[in-house]
Amino acid sequence: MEQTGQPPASSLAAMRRFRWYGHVLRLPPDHPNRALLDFNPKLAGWRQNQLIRDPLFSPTVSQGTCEPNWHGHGSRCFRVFDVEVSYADARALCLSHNSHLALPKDQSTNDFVKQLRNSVNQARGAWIGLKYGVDEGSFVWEDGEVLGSFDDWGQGQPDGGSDPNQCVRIVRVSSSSRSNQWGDHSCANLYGVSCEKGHRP
Ligand SMILES: [Ca+2]
Repeated sequence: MEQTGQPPASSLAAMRRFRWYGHVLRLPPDHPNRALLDFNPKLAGWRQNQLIRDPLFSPTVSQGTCEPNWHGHGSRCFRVFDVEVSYADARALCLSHNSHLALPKDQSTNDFVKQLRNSVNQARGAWIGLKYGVDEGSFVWEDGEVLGSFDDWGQGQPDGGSDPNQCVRIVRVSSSSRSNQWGDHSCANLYGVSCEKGHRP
């Protein structure tokens, strides 16, 4: 039996949270970075993929229409729910509608989601799919991508430091300093929800 390379100690802690799901070793489905491990025969060791090929996040064709109550922007459909739920429940709500938390990764999509939120209830914050990732030391989108060059942080945000329970919502319009911009807050707080999915098949 060939000896497999030991992963660096720093990644061992992170690996402890990996579990078997079918034939892949991955983080629990509710973990924000959705990482998985697969076996690399060349290196005779385990390799970590940052982005799982989750069909929920796969791109869709640009033709087609959105389902009732969903609003099209580019190749995606969006919906904001005027509810008061935690980030975990927000994720579950989107999933129950065969969608995931909205990923406003660019100015155009962000403007669209904010406008949609304001048309539903501008006085209530709405979660987007962005959460602090301890392993990454950065905010991480629900599809596993680390927050890139585009962001829309309100004044003084983010201010949650490295607290792993910091999630991001679009702040209500009436806020004095960060109106209609992003703010991090405890994931247990209760806000509305913005969800995103592809066009009707
Ligand atoms: Ca904050």
